[in-house]
Amino acid sequence: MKATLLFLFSILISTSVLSQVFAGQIDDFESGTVQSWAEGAQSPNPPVNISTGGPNGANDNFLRNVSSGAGPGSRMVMFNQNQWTGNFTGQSIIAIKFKAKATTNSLNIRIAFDGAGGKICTTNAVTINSGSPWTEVTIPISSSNFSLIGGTNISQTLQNVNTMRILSSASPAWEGDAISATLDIDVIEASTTLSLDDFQLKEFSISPNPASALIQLKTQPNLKVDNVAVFDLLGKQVYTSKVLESQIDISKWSKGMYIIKISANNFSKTERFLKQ
Ligand SMILES: [Ca+2]
Ligand SMILES: [Ca+2]
Repeated sequence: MKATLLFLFSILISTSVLSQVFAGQIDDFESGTVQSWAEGAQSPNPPVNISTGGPNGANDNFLRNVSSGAGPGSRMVMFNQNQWTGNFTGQSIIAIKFKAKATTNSLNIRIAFDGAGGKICTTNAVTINSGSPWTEVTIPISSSNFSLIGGTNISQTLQNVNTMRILSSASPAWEGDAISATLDIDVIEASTTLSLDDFQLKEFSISPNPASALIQLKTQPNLKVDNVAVFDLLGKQVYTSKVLESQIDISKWSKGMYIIKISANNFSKTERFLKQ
C-alpha cells in the first residue's frame, strides 16, 4: 500500500515537472489532440484539432478556434494550464512564435498570462488579416512587452505562470473581444530568439524577371522589413527603401543585371534580376 502510494506520488511529481514550459517547446497538433488548449466549460465552440490543411498542407494538423460574436463562445480566447506554465524567464523564452490565419474578421492577437504577479497581457497586438494565407507570427514576451491587467508584478508572473492565453482584443485584456471569427493556429513555439528564421525570407520573390518597366516584390504577409536595397553589378546602390514597396519602377534604369537585398531582423536575402 505504502509502495503504491509512493509510486502514484512519484508519477504526480514527474507529470507536473513534465508539464512546465521549456525553451524550444512546440505544439504542432500532429497527435490529433488539442494539446490542452481549452475554453470555459460552457463554451459551445472550444478549440478543435483539424486533421488537414495546416501550413504544410495536406495531413498537417492544426488547432482551430471559432468565436461567435454573441452569447456563449462569443469571445476569441483560449487558454492552456498544462505545458505553457512555469518559469518563462528561467527558460530564457522571449517570444511566442506560431503560424496563424484568420477568417470572417481580422484579429488582434495577444498573449496573456496569469501567475505569481497577477494577470498581464502583451501591450501591442499582432494583426492577422482575415483571408490572408498562413502567416508567421512572433509575439515578444519580455517583461517590457506587457501591460498589467489587474496584476501587480510582470516579472513575478513571467517566472511563475499558471495560465497562458492566446486571445484577440483591441487593447490589453484578459477576456478576448466578442467577435465573429475563426483563428487557425499551428507550430506554437517557446522561442529564445526574436529573429526571423531563414525560411521566413524564402518566400521573397521578384517578378517578372527579366523585366523592363516594373518589378513586383513579394514576401510572406506581415513581414516587418528593415531595408530594401538594389545594387548594380559594380556595387553602386541605385535604390533603397525602409519599407517593402510591392513594386519598383525600373523603367529609367540602365539595362543589365541588378542585385536586390532585403533585410529583416538581422537576416537578409539577395536575388538577382535582369533589366532589359
Ligand atoms: Ca501541425
Ligand atoms: Ca471558441
